[in-house]
Amino acid sequence: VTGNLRIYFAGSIRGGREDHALYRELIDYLGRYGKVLTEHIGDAELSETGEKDVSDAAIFERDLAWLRSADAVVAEVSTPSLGVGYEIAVAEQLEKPILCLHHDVRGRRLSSMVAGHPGLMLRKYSDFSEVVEHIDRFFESTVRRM
Ligand code: 6IA
Repeated sequence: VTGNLRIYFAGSIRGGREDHALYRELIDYLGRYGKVLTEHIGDAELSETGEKDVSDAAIFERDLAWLRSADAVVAEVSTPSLGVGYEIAVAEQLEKPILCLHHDVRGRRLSSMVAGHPGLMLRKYSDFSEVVEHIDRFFESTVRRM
């Protein structure tokens, strides 16, 4: 797999920022496969209110353009987020390869709309070495074949 893919990483913003450090690590790791278009999602400075100078409409436009241009979508779904759910649905319509990652430790129940979707690649992990394996397999098999 080449390192020049365009990767859309989705993670909660207004849904809650408690996993931002994990997003940062995932984004760094994804960097070996290509350019992560949404690097700001791992930014510790970006709060649930953050990026005050940018309008919701501008964010929506920019993110959808990135999503359309992406070769692969990786969504961290542990923190429930309307935006992440919406992006998964759009990516599905666009027939992008999608990997959903669920951190399995907090006992938080995932939405049935993700957990029960037979066509969605959903992988659970409990530590970083596991999530890295899921990511490697996704890029080596699924993305490579598309
Ligand atoms: O519903 P959420 O806010 O949790 O949705 C998060 C998802 O929507 C992420 O995967 C992002 O791709 C997208 N998204 C939501 N807000 C933003 C944003 N600025 N910048 C980029 N992508 C976003 C948010 C700043 C805002 C709080 C003013």
